[in-house]
Amino acid sequence: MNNISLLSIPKSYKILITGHINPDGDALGSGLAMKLALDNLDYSTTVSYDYINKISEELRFLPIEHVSKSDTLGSKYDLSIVFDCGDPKRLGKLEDIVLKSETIYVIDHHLDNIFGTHVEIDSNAASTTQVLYRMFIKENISVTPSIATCLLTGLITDTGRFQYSNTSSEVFDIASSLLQLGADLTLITESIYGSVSNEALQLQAEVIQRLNIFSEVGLSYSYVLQRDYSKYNTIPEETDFLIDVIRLPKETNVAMLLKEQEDGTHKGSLRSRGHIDVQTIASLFDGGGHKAAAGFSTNLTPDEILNKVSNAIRLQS
Ligand SMILES: [Mn+2]
Repeated sequence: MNNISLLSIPKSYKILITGHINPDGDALGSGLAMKLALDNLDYSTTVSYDYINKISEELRFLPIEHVSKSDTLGSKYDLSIVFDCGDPKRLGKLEDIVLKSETIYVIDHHLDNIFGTHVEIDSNAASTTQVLYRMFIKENISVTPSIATCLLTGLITDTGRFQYSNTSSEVFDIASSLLQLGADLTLITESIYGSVSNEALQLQAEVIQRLNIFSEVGLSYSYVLQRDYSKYNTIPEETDFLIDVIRLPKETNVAMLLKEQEDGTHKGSLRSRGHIDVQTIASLFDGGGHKAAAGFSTNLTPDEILNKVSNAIRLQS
């Protein structure tokens, strides 16, 4: 596979920029940073993602006015640039249109890449925005304050505010450079971590009440039901922060939060603070992620999921 040179993209190209379904701070931050950078260089780009309902509330401070609805896209793009996504299936509705592009650039930090005509992947990078920042610097592409804010967003969210074990000294070097370039740290942290709706907080109280500690395997577990969303007038996208409280019990090393979906299936989020590799566990359900944070979707029942996860932890212990 070939390396990527951004400045050698022909100016005539119609470019689609995207990332994984229901984009997080990293997928959205890298895609929007790329759009702003390429638009400054007079390229014609479209950014779009597949997401349910709307972009997560806490990420709406990003320049999301540049995100086009997936049903307004053209029929074909010369080049698709994909961020934070190793498997075209994770593009959701955009899978077909991306795969129609003759040239596909994948810029990522996941281990499990299976597509792209050109790739720039570093599985040791904490975030995709870290990989993208290096590319901008290497090619001397100007990083404006809004681009810096987009890039820093991915770095902050994917390191759990510089707390996860992927927080290397380079992460701090890049964060420092991005601040010098004008990134708005307060805007990012206040929007993402400084505020949730009172109702989402009440839902958190209920999810904590349901907390189950499986001490034999060191697993902390809770769940969100469909009816919780109506009871607390909350949308699923507003509950992403819940996993951070589920992982707190110090008696445990692995945390799992299951969210019941509309069709009765479940989405699982996994976190690890020790040697247990939760990406391997998520892969048992065809999910993915990183050693310390991963996710999956499944139609197994919660009991079946708990069994499978507990066994997988035992195997790694
Ligand atoms: Mn990421």
